[in-house]
Amino acid sequence: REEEERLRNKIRADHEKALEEAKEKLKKSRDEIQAEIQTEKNKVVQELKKKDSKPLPPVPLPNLIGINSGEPADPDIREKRNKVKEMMKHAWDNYRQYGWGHNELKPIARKGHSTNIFGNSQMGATIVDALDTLYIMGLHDEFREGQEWIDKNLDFSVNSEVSVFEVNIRFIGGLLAAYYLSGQEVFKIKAVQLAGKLLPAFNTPTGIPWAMVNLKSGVGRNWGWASAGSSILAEFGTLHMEFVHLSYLTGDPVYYNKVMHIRKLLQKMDRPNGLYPNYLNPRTGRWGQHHTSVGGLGDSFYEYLLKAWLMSDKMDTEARKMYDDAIEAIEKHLIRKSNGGLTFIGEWKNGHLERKMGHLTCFAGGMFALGADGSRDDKAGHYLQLGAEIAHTCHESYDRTTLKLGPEAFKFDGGVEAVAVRQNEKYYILRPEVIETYWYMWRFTHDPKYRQWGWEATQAIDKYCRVSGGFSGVKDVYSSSPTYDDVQQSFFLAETLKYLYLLFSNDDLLPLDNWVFNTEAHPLPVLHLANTTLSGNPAYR
Ligand code: DMJ
Repeated sequence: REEEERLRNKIRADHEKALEEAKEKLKKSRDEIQAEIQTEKNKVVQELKKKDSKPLPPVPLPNLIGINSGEPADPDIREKRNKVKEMMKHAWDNYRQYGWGHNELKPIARKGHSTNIFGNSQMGATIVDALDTLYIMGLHDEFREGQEWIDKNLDFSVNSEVSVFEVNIRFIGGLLAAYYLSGQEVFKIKAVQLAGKLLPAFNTPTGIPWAMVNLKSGVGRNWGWASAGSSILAEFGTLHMEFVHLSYLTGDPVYYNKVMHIRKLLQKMDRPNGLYPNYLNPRTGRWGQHHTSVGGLGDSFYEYLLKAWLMSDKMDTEARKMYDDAIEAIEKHLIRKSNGGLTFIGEWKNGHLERKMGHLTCFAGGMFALGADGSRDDKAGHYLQLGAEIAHTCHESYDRTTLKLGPEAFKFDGGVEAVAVRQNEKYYILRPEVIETYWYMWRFTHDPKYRQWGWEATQAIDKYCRVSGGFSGVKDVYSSSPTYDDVQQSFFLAETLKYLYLLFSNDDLLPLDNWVFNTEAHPLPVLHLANTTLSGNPAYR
């Protein structure tokens, strides 16, 4: 009974207190009440932020060598390298002045630019994508400015629907590389926060993620244009490197398990002619249209199989086997020689080979060279040769244009060789793939022609894509008076300029025995995982 009485008194007292507070509130003006509500809200947000930025458990850092060297002794090469650095400065300074905080820059309109892959928020894609390039070029003031912006402004609690693939390769890849190069915790923390926001995309009946996810609600969906509601091979198959690093850095196997689940599912599926179709339905787990490509929609899936093996210090032999099998099928069904003797990689569409190669496909020259060592039946020489042939074909696609810049796609049909036929395939949007292949070929052969070809591309970009407000893509590489598309793509700073800079550097800058580049050219260190406790693949146990 005493207890009852005590409770009753407490309820009465609370009630009276609440009434008093309500009376006080009513005496206040509307503005005062609103200000109080705002202060309360801010407190909650600050608390949440604190919770989110908890330091992560320390893990042993991998062997980080070659992050600030590479100065060539030859004065001519040094000059070329400096020219590339100057171009980076021009791209960055203009973005800094006219597009700061926006995803990309419109260098002619001199304002911010964005596309649907980044959602509807200003996430500073160019800043995140450019960080590691700034770092290796020794542009440290610019790097610090970028870091400061990220620290203060990069916020993922936004109601915005983004591409899981693009955010992974550009943001998570960019942040992780910036972390490994500089050791600044903020990049690691942001990468982990962002990764947490991508995880709901994997909540599908099969575990194959949606193409897009809303960062706030976690609701996912696929691109409207994809065959039969499918997810895209090059998108859900290009998460492995970053997700393994996330598990490594956090000690949380959730990321690793997600990508290993995708791999296991793919391994179980039938593959027509041994080829992986580009489309897979995440509800049914069945392939969509049987299109296969080493360019758009397929490309980086193959790249990540090889790089998963390299990144695991060659322990992940399962990935290497999947790569070898896939490449054998690709060679058999998609790679041909044109009448004029150019080796090209076509696309498999509706039961026949389309004799057309995309600019995106040109990255494969570098991939073949990178995968040569360790190839099945000791075919290293063969794959290095194949890499050289693809590099040659892609160089021809540049050389046969007026601007000496490559078109988006080129044909090998009816007397046409390495030339774009359709008007809407004649554009160049500052893409890196051909230069990426020159760089890998240079590293593996030291044949000076690759530096020569890289220099031709540097000059052409500087002459035809440079404007006073930055760099722009061009709409027709066969026209002597091209029109601009007015977009400075973030991958121009992340990839194109980085690969050019590396091409004119010594090999001790980011040596390939220690670093593996993600598909957006963000270098991630090789992991020696024998002592960690990641579950799943025995290679990681
Ligand atoms: C980049 O975002 C990446 O290289 C991706 O793998 C393919 N497309 C662009 C550059 O062309």
